Amino acid sequence: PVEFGRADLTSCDREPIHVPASIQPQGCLLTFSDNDHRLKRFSANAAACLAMPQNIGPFFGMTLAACFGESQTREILAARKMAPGGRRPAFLFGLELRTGVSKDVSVHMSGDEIVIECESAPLAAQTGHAISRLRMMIDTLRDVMDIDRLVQTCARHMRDAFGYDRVMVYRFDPDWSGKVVAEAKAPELESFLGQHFPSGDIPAQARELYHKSLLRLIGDATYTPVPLEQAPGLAPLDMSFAQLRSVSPIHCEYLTNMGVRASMSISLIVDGQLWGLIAFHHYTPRMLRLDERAQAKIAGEFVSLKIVALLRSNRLRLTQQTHRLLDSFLRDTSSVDDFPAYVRGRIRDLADLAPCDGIGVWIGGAWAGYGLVPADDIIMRLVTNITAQAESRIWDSAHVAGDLPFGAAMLPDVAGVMVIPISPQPADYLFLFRREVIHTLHWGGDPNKTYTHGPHGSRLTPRKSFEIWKEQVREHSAVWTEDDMEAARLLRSALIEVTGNYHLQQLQERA
Ligand code: BLA
Repeated sequence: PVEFGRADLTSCDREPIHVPASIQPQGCLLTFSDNDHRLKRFSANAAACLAMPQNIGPFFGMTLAACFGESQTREILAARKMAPGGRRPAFLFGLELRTGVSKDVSVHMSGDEIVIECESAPLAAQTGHAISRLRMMIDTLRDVMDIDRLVQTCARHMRDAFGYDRVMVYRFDPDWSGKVVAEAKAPELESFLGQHFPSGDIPAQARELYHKSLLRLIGDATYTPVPLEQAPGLAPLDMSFAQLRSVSPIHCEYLTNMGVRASMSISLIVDGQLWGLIAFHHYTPRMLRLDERAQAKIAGEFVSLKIVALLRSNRLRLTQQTHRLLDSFLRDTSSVDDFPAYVRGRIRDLADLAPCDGIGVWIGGAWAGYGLVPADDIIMRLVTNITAQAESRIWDSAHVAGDLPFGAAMLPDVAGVMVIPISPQPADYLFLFRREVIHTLHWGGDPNKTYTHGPHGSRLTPRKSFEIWKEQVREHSAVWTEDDMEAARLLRSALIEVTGNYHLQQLQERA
């Protein structure tokens, strides 16, 4: 790893962003040893933040009770016990400190240290707006039946609830590049909807952190980090779950280049994987209070669960459709004379069940295609070559130019193929085709918009990101996902069943 804050464009995936040794200035952080409750580290702004006279503290070795007071210490220790898994923070809203100030306090464990973070508590009158908007969002989402509407509704209501200039839903592809799938924004801003970004824009260690810790906030991308003071010899504090964790300067530079001053993002976790982010941008500094962030996080978890539910019901619907098709095939096979011709004739119906831009079937030594399919001579090469490639397994490629000897000839139309053997003895195949993903994509942002550059130059701008993504996916189709594979397996077993059934009937008739 490189040292935090020292990464450049070539090493940013090795920056240890969980140990920044500093915080953002909107609060203070102190840690106490779990066994003797004595102070081990504190941010340089702690005395000011806690309104603590300099001659009192904080100083290394002072006790939790001396720092916060007896009753406050009991509350903090009780919260620490409640903290989910110990590592995830528990919150104390409006804790009155001895000094008379009231703080929102977040408590969690890191190693054998109790981490206490204090931020300003809100006035009572400020609460309530977000929660009423989020309640509306949840009511609306109850009736939403597809993912596009879901994420769009989410972006709109999240923006209403928290008042950011822009809210995007950013969805990861299987290769960890990302796409803006929904957006709600102030009218004067250029749109990022539909744009793609390379995986390096949110490097692997950041994604790993976002998988564990579901919300982060940058109050002002141009902030000066507040260093953590710590007793000599201590290893750096793991701040994975800290509210105030200082963020990578590279990312702050990216935000600044975009003109963005503040951001927040909430992880969307689906089936145990990081599915996407709800990303908030503001063009002036913006902080949300701890209670608002707690609400935003709950809303994000609700959205995640709703995505899981929709994916499940989509899968179920696909299974039911496939079974209906299978039933109609089975009904018909008893009366058709030329079964292969029958399957070829129904190629259109198969297209609805398969995640593709074109589909074709090679059965009984003849071909039928529908939608986006390669030229006939290529089909012949595909068929003659594929027995070696696929044998009796499903085989796929999102980059035929690299994976098949004659694949380049399929471009510019077809860039990806999935081969599905559909008879018990491999001889008959279903082919799914996909177009090149960038074929129709252009930078959708404002072409005249100029971005400012920081020390790392123009790389850290959305337009440059998009160009890099385009370069990475040139000659590639959309990746075949596990879901696509599942749909293919379903089709395969259905078709194997009908072909098997047909052959059996033929044998019986001959006998
Ligand atoms: C983090 N990068 C992020 C985050 C987003 C993006 C959403 C999450 C943090 C947040 O909430 O702000 C990326 N944001 C985008 C993109 C758009 C956007 C693509 O609005 C487009 C509209 N980033 C780079 C490069 C590097 C990099 C080249 O683009 C490294 C060389 C690093 N991005 C980087 C790091 C983080 C990050 C290290 C983690 C920040 C942290 O949490 O500490």
